[in-house]
Amino acid sequence: MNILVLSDLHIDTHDAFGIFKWNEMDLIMQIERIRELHAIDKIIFNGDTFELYKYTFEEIRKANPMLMDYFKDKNFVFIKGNHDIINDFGLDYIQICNSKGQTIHIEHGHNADLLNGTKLGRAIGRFGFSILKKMSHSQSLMNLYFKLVALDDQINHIPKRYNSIKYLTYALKMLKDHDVVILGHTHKLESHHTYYLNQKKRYLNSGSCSMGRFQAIIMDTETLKYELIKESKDSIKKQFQQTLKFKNQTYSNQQIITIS
Ligand SMILES: [Mn+2]
Repeated sequence: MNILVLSDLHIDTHDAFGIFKWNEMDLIMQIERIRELHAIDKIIFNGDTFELYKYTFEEIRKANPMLMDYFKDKNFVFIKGNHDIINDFGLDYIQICNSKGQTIHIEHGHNADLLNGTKLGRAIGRFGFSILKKMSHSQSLMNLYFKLVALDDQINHIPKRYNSIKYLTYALKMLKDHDVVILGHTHKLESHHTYYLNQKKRYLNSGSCSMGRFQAIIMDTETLKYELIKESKDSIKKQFQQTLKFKNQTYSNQQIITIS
């Protein structure tokens, strides 16, 4: 079975305060392109799919009717993250076992985090966002907020020692019982290998599909071979244009054949 794991979309209402930055249809087309290209059987949304710190589920649902309809797909699995822990159709984690008895454990990963792993921590986070939301009419404050979001993202590109070690330690504990552990939450797409009792173990992080970018993991659950996908907003646009150009070319060729 081929799985696609993506996380941390933080789907919002497309207001100035959100970090999703995807057009609904573009995201659907992008997921479908990857699904077809890699013969994906199951798509796993590994937490923080919805931004429920800042918005209600009803507000998000109304602002994204096509996506919400698309999410009804029977081959989609939703895992809860700290930002969508109240999402009622989400699971805490999933485990996949292949024919050789090897197991893949997938969870969002906020339990490794002191602030987001506790109810109190999440309440503090929600409170902070509610204050920020009240101030969202101020353009300068919003500019500052997005500067901070971008800065945090840049920091994530450089190995963030403390963060990496914290999640790696958390994953290593679980790797005693599993062959693969996939987390999200850090917005940092990465992969690490190690050996435990002569068994190869893998810790992967599914990165983030917020800010209009596309990061994901593809894994064959039988061979445990995987691929990390990392596409920027611009490269996705280029891909779409090329597909469109190719389709137009095919169409004009067909026309010539018809005429002759
Ligand atoms: Mn998270």
